[in-house]
Amino acid sequence: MNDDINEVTADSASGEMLARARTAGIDTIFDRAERMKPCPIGVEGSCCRMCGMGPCRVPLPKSALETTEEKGQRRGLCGATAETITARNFARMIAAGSAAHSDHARKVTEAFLLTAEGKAAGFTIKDETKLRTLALDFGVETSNRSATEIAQDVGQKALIEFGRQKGELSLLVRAPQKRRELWCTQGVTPRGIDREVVETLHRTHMGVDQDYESLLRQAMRVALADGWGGSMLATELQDVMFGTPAPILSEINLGVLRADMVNVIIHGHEPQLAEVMATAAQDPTLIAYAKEQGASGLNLAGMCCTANEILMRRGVPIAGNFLQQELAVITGAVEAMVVDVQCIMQGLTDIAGCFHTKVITTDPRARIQGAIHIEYDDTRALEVAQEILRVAIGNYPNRPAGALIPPEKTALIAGFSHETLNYLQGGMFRASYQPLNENIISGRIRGVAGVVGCNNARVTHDSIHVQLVKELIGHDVLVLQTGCAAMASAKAGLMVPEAAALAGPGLRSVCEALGIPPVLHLGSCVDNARILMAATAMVKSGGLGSDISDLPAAGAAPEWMSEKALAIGQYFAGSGIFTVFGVSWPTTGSRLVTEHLFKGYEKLYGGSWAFESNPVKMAELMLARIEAKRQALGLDQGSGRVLYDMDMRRGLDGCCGGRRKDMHV
Ligand code: BF8
Ligand code: SF4
Repeated sequence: MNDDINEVTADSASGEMLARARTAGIDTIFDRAERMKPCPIGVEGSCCRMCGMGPCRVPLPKSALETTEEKGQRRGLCGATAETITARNFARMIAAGSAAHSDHARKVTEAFLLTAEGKAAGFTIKDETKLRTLALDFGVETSNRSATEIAQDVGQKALIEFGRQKGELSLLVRAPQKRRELWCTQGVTPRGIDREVVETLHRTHMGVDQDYESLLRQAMRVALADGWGGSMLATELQDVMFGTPAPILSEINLGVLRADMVNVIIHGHEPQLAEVMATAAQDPTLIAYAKEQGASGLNLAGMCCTANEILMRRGVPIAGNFLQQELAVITGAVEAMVVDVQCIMQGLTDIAGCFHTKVITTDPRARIQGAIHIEYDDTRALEVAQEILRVAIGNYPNRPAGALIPPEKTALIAGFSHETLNYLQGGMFRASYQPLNENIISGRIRGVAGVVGCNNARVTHDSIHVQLVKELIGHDVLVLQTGCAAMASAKAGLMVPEAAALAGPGLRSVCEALGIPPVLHLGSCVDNARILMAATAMVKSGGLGSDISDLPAAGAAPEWMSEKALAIGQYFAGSGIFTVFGVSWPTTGSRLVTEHLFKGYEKLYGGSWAFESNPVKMAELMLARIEAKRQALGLDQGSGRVLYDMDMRRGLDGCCGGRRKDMHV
């Protein structure tokens, strides 16, 4: 067991809870990660389980890689090559990630339709302006029609996107024209969301698509169906129903739990139940019931992306990111952990069994043995939320003595939707991305980076995120974040305007002028669609080229673990964004497949993948990309800027916090 908790997590609140768990002999994901190392063959994508004759293992030979590979000696029983096997595994992971985002979107679309029909008690159309914009994209008539009439048509059209068989997804119209033409030329224009997922599963079945370039083409098509389809639909419809986020102040970390209150954590991804829980938690009858039970009130906190959803729109505080779910229960102060779908660890119920915490599943697609199931239903959402809260309140008297809530909590500002970025820069009456573009053109902001994705128990929790983000802002790169990555930065204090002090002088001056943090929280993982929209708006504002691939921009998921993160990385690459992943790379079992993703994609899509586990080197890759794009755009002509490599960095005196002041002359 690693006794140095600082190597396990960079977050002190998590460290305290981990120490408590170890003292009490409670097993967590951090302990399991030490006991069980990843399978060396699986980690490189070289294990095929596509049929009953396998699993066939074709690991990289220790030596003579090229020779062996070129002779095609590494084959499964059916003759499938290492290339086919790794590409199939990669494509399947992306299909699963796209399916998760998109099935979330389907549920939201169903709730949206019920709302439009007046059958979803508790939900309304909150953002009519956004509804009308969406209606235009779907070709829905808006003049002289009520919001609910429009919403019914939009909901129906949205539902069609899942089962569409031909043509292209409707929201692709939002992408720059050049990008759409490129997708068409490359044969990756997504047709229907479900069709692309199903076709990927079919093609990766035993004995179907056995050309790795073809498999990786379909992997692109399904990912684009996620980014510009499922995820974008989820974000847009959620905004219309629950409100488009605007800047909002809140707090994050385990310290948001309250010793004197009933603590209910809502964890997962889909926001419908969480929204009504936030309303129900203010119900005077329920608060009175909590007081009867000896508490001073009801405290709702979020975890994972459900947390991001209700943070962005309601300011509900966040208890923690992915690797903190077990640790929250270990405080002993959580009456109920209410979960919907995705990223919910089965280990939760074991740990809850050591305390009084009730794990409550709410979705028929995600049941967990040992949990209580109270099923959520859009038509009786408030009723279900009240029932869940009553169970939690009733559990308060069972809280054990000696509950221990770490004091850590950090302020953050969230709510930077694509629309907010627009207003912030230009004001309500001349909303525009032009000021951002001008700051990039002048060099005050070198470029923009999307740093997204998960936590991963194979690396020091939060540490890679925070180091990378500090490097980027230190070099005047504006950072846009979502998911658990955003939470890592928020806990480190990077999402308040004062964090501008850590930025390079150019970015700092822009942040100070606008009163914004240098690291902006754009929401949950489906909200990576907001990054696509922001990138498109930058292209359309002018001065930075004619496609997303021209922008001085880069993406990263430094601590990824979920298949959804791979889907995001893939649609970033396919949208023209250079994207770096950390931890491990899932196709190292084939040099050809990896090269195709790292170099071949660049030629095909103007965006590609890279792998780097060291955060400083990761930042260097991203900065090099940003500077190369600036040069291609003809920015900074004659400024004589030098991009330092690792050796040059080491030779620098007084280079602290990753800020190279000599680069800003
Ligand atoms: O959808 S970042 S660990 S919570 S998968 Fe999961 Fe990864 Fe967190 Fe959000 Ni996204
Ligand atoms: Fe082995 Fe081929 Fe079956 Fe895969 S599909 S398990 S390589 S026989």
